Amino acid sequence: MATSEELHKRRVEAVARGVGSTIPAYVDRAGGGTITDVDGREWIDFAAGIAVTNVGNSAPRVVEAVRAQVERFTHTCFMVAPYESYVAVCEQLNALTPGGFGKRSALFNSGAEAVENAVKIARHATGRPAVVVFDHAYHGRTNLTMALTAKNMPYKHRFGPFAGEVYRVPMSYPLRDGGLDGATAAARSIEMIEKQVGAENVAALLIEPIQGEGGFVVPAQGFLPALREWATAAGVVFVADEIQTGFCRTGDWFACEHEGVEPDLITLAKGIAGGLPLAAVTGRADLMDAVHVGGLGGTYGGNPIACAAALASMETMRELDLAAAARRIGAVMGERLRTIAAGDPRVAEVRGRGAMLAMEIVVPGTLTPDPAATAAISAACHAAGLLTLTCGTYGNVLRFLPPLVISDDELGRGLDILAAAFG
Ligand code: PLZ
Repeated sequence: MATSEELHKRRVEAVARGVGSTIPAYVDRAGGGTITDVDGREWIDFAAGIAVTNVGNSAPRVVEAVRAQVERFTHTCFMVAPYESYVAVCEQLNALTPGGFGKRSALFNSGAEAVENAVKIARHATGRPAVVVFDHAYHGRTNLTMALTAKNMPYKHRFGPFAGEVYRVPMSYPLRDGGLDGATAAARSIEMIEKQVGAENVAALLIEPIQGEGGFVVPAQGFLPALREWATAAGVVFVADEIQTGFCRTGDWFACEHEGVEPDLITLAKGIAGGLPLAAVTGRADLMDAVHVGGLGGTYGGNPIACAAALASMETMRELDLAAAARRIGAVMGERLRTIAAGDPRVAEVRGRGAMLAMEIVVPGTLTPDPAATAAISAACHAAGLLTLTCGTYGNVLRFLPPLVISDDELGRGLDILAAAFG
């Protein structure tokens, strides 16, 4: 087998430079809480392919379901010749997502595509143009979703012009907004919407219940419910982007459940299908069904192999109670992170929920972000065999997203490496 070094040489000559990778090692196989590279080196996985392999890589049920489906048929296009698994995935999403009202779902390929479709549906259903998003938001890399995403570098830089009718308002970010309570932070955002956009022009308010790429920002309690209440009164479609938070990651099936928020529409992807590309918009039947027949779709959306994987993944989450596993991981990991933080003034905050935890790194004694220290700690983890990711508007957040099937031993070894990386 080629070595990582050899593969890297080929990659540089073959793959566009704009596509980056976190580690220079090339994967041979992965499962449980580890990834093994082609040189035989094992990495503890605190990334899960960016919150995708919640059920683990090559989870047994997923492998079996995919194998069986590949043998039956690989693609007919649901818009041409439909099949049961697409319907079954929609039924499950309608039942699993928060909200005791009638729902419908539509399936797509990527998170960005789901977000684009949620905006299309909200605009169509309301007849209004504007979309409200938040500081530090991340919703994708396509043209509309670049406009919805906050951070310029690397996502938007020199890729404009962007889609119009997108308005950005402040997020609740307790560490950096002086600890505003949720209701006050929401009132600040709502006033800006009403004064600068006009509620009657707003089709959708789009928010990640816990921000992902933006820095694992957990809004103050009450922020999401206050926005939900305002959206209802204003006839605005409340869209929760649960692409990173969904499917047991935060200790519930969906992060909105934590405060009892029932979104009108939810965008889903990542953890839905154990690593196969699938995404969805799930929400109120009246909104979803407002769109004319043929108005939603795409060649591959709800591909039968991805649907088979999704059904197997959701079954695995139920069978292994991965929401409880996420809470357990969060308890163990949270304690270790807080111990590290107590002894290191560079850690301004440990935050997150369930198995979606982060540390924000600053210049000691200030709130000045320290992306260089963050990168150095991350590099030390990588050198010692722990795959961690960074995020945040200021590039100063270390984030941890292990597969929810990681063993206690793997989790402990990963946390030992992390503690050592802090020195
Ligand atoms: N909404 C909340 O987290 C994807 C991006 C990785 P796609 N986040 C990982 C990168 O650098 O491209 C994401 C998300 C939230 C939407 C998306 C977009 O999902 O499947 O990457 O399109």
